[in-house]
Amino acid sequence: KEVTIISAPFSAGQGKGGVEKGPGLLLKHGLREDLEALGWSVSIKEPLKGTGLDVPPSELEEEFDRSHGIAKRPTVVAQATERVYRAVKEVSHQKRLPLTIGGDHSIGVSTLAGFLDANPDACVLWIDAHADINTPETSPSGNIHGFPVALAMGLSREVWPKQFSWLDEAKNKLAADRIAYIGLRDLDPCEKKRVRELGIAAYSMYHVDKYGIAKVVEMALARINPTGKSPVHISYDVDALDPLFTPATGTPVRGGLTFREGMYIVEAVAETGNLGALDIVECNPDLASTDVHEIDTITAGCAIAKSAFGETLV
Ligand code: DIR
Ligand code: MN
Ligand code: MN
Ligand code: MN
Repeated sequence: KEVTIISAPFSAGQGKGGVEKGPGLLLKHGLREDLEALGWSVSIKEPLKGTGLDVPPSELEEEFDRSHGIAKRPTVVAQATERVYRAVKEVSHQKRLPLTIGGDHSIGVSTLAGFLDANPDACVLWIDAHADINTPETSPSGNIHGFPVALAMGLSREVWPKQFSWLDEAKNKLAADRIAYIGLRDLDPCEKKRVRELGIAAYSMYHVDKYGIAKVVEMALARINPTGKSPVHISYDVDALDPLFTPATGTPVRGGLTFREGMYIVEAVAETGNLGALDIVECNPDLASTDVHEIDTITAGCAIAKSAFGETLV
């Protein structure tokens, strides 16, 4: 039971300042101590420390590289994601569990590629209101936090910003039959087409309503981990939860998971003993309209970690 918390205070994968404060606040609210109380030995890595990349997007050069379609701030996002990738890869090869805390979801490319490097058989649960499977030519926003799944799969490689060539070194691409989504409710038209054409297991809020969360998790794991033996990487965007529970996030979408549904997903994976990696991203305290909203959002992030790392209710 050894975990390394990889702190990724990074926000240039989208345009709103404040999400870079997420890791500091999660730690301030006791993330490390919570995991230690559950019997984990915890270390912390800060791959962005001293790089100047851990500042709001407005303080980074507003770079818009038109030679590669629309992708905003490709240089800084590529630099930050490469550093986080190297950290996750190292931790994964050491057989410690990487818990990466963001920061925006652009770092999902780092955690996917880094964990897959050490675990070629890994499967992924992407818990999110969004599919994050855009590429420069399909993205309506240009925000790279909408790209990580596509980057890890190697989709549309020819239109990636050149700065992402570091990713060519990552030896294992994410396969479409090794990822399942839960919580989807806000996909761009091209993303819907892509998810459908690739045949990705996609459980939207409609499916959660129809089958219940327990059945959805069971179906998702059966699709991506039929042998039950692969390590499971959970990438958890807190906007999967309804904005009632995580209001302080960059792209809230109503009609999301209840708090209990959100915890059930990680509890069920914890129960299988197969959790291999966890990301918790998109907590943005600056978007809270009250202190209660900020505390609710941050403590929801801590609760996801505790439930995933084995806390039980009784
Ligand atoms: C949208 C929103 N699909 C985009 N994505 C978000 O900008 O690509 N992902 N918010 O978390
Ligand atoms: Mn999202
Ligand atoms: Mn996301
Ligand atoms: Mn988002």
